[in-house]
Amino acid sequence: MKARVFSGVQPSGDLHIGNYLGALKNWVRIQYDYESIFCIVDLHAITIYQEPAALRAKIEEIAAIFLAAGIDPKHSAIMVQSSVPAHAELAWMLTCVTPVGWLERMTQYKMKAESQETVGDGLLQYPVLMAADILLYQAAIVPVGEDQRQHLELTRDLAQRFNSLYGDTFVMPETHLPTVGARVMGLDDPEKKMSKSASGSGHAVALLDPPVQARKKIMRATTDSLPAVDFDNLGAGVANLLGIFQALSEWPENRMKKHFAGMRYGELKKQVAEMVISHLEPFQKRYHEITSEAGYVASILREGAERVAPIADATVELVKKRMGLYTLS
Ligand code: AQP
Repeated sequence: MKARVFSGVQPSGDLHIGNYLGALKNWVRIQYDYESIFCIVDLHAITIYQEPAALRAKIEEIAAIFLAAGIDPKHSAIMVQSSVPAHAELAWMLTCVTPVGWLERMTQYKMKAESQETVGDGLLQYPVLMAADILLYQAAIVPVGEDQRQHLELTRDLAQRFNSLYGDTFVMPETHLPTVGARVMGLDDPEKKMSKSASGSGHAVALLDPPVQARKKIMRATTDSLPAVDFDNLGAGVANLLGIFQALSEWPENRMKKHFAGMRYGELKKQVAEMVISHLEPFQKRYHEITSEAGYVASILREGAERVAPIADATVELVKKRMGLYTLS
């Protein structure tokens, strides 16, 4: 039997090239090596207020993006978190074995809490729900971007804690980061991670941005005061542009250096824009084909949920037994 892979994306905004390079591209590459489950984590998205109609539309948009990027629904399950109630059930059971201090230490919690007037409890509990998502499917591999590394460590700590309290129950998941593109930075501010929820029209290239707009954003990207690429003295903005190019082109380091050393920033941006657009155009064509078929995406999501529910239910049943909760069977 193949090991299982699980990963997810929050429907909390427009998916961008950071999400693609940090997560989706890797999913597509490894999907056939594993039994793969890719999830739209809507329960995570509501840890911050989402306009209900927009959230609902965004969920199907993201499923179509998964398909257009190359996730094969015949092999991999594509599903929505809230369609499988076991995610929330297991999250509660894990909450009861999670020390609050572990959660308060999470960098993403501290950052997101800062920007909220009232901090919802869900924001603090977020990593426990994420642990539940992964442990529910006994996933061995979790391909994510660098920003999720800390949450994955907490998932492993939680699995270990549960296993030592109640006996071996959960598979210990491994974090799987891409070698290039694990942390794409904002185009307008290369000190900050490219993020769906960041404001600013020049911050991120969305996967559904029209090519003209994508080019404009890249041409306006923040660089530094040097005139041309100097690999011994790379500023964060230039390094970010080169990283985007390399992750998309899959060029090795020496080819990157030979090609870009001494190139003026205007030309660098032009070439990065062309590389991005050469990926966006065929992707967007597939996206429009997929979404033009009424009911297709909904049927994939239904099928995905039906396929994974028995795995999730079996884990919840096992956890209930381990914890001494009442089971009917
Ligand atoms: N900038 C990034 N570079 C590389 N990978 C990234 N990921 C996110 N941002 C980058 C990876 O994309 C996957 C899905 O992310 P998410 O939806 O779980 O949310 P996030 O990590 O919190 O990403 P965002 O875009 O910043 O969303 P918001 O603004 O809603 O919080 C994950 O594998 C993530 O590592």
